[in-house]
Amino acid sequence: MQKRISLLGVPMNLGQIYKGVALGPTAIRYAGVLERLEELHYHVTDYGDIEIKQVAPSIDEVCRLRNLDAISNISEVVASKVDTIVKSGEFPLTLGGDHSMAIGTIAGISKHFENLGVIWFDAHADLNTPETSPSGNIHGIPLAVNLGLGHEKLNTVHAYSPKIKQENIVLIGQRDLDPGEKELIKKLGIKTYTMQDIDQLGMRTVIEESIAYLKDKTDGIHLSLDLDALDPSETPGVGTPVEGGISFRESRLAMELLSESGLITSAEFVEVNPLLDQRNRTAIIAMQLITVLFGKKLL
Ligand code: 4U7
Ligand code: MN
Ligand code: MN
Ligand code: MN
Repeated sequence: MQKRISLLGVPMNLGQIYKGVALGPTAIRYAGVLERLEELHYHVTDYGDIEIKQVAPSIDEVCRLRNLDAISNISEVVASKVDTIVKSGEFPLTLGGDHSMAIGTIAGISKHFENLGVIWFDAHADLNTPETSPSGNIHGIPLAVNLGLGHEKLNTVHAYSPKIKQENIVLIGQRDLDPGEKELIKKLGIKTYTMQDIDQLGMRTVIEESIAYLKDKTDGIHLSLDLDALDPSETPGVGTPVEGGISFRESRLAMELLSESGLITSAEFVEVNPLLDQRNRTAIIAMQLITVLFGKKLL
């Protein structure tokens, strides 16, 4: 794996209703992520946090999405920054922040790849469209946006669309899918390992199959890890917890196998909300999973 890492915080909190998720990047830094990566002999450049100006909450009159214009503008900034990082040859590691930030991160990354693979590790699929979103919260639609199925103001961030292809996506950990999302997954044939699949197959097989599925047809793989993929008994500091999640041990195994594959070319760890957490547990788990992804071994 790339020995130079760029760390970028995206304290985005406009994609849902809990303000505290803006403190996620700080909480993961306080958990010691930079120091732990340096111990693993990475050269880490911390670009700090992108500025997220707080705006008066708004709901689009036509599509009912919340804070649409603000998120569209911020996504452009995120995309440019991440684009520059990819150009510099460093590994982009972004910390969130709510998952709407993935509109900007993937916009900045994907134009450098012919076929970017995406592993979406999440209790949810984030595949609502403006039409199917039950909440109007943009953190529930970023994967659809990256397929070109979101709102035009989001689809066209960084001046191209779509960002990714449906056959280059793997979903892992789902257990809360809205009716429109289920339909879309089936219609597009998106490779999905729900919690039930993980229980049946085991995490090792799930990751091995995911790698086999993506390996030959992609030229890079982005890992988008929403901490709500894990069970809320272990990562309580998230805005939309769902019972029956992935354990820390299974997640660690997943990171180990992805690390060994050498195929991950960018990653983001999102949805950490320290105001909903207990003693920074969720940020500490995020930090631990990051270190395993970058090669930390137990022995
Ligand atoms: B997250 C939800 F309705 N599907 O669209 C929605 F259940 O980034 C939740 O994965 C989305 O945390 C969760 O609002 C978004 C809801
Ligand atoms: Mn998510
Ligand atoms: Mn989620
Ligand atoms: Mn939900």
